[in-house]
Amino acid sequence: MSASKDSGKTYRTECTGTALETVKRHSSDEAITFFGACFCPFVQRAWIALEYLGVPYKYCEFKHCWNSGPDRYFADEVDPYKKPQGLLEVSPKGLVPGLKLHDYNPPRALNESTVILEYLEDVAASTTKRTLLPPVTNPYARALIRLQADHVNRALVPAFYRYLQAQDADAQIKAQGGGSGEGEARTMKAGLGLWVEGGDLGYVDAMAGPWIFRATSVLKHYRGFTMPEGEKFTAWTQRSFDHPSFKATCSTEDLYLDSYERYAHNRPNTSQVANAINSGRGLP
Ligand SMILES: N[C@@H](CCC(=O)N[C@@H](CS)C(=O)NCC(=O)O)C(=O)O
Repeated sequence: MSASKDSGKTYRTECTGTALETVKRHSSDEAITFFGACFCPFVQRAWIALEYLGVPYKYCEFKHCWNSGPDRYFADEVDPYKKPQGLLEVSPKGLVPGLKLHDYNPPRALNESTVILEYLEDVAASTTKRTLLPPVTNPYARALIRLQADHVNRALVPAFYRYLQAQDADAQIKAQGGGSGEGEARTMKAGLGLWVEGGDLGYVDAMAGPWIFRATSVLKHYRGFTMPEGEKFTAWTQRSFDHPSFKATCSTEDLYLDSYERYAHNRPNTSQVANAINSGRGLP
């Protein structure tokens, strides 16, 4: 089932709404240049962490590097689908998010959203002293959080794309059920699920939130998907989506709907992620 005909829209190249305000606030050179793309959930993960942890950064995406300075090199284009040389130096697969670290001479680079999250945690531990994780004095609590993050990567993230890219109803239904295996369902029942009540924004919220957020608009629009209405789940979505560090990274709904039309119609060569889903390979 597909809610609409393919109108040929493609990914947007400039943030809107609160995300655009955040981009403008982060337009000056800093020790970290953050390479992003407005619609990308992997980018949003790292972006939420940057905002929450208070680590200074300069935001760079597509045609906007916002000023010159050491990143003038990138100012023309940072489009991950066009693989400009500058981005490939930061991220060998040409994927965003990426970081360029100017405190090193010559500057160094980092990619992979989960690795970037860990790196930012380490940076914050000795600078801003903020953290998305339980304290190091509670290694078991930290391990449980990492277990959840692992589940998000192995189950939730691929299920989102499988569901969105599947073109017939049977495959869509199958993809919906594909999020959790038996073992994971048991873990959830044991109270180790994502939807922990109360508290501040946490590591798993940054890991999972970008896809859940897109599910509320993109999956609703293209697949007629409605979010579960359980009390715990609703409390979690409100707590996460209303958090200032989450909100600061969100564009307006139209941007996501336009950008995901290519996934919803499973256009050929939409992205490395889409190709991996179509061929049954692991995500890049
Ligand atoms: N495993 C990577 C995935 C990042 C990713 O796939 N980013 C997409 C944008 S959402 C991208 O750069 N795509 C470019 C392409 O497919 O060539 C991570 O976690 O950072």
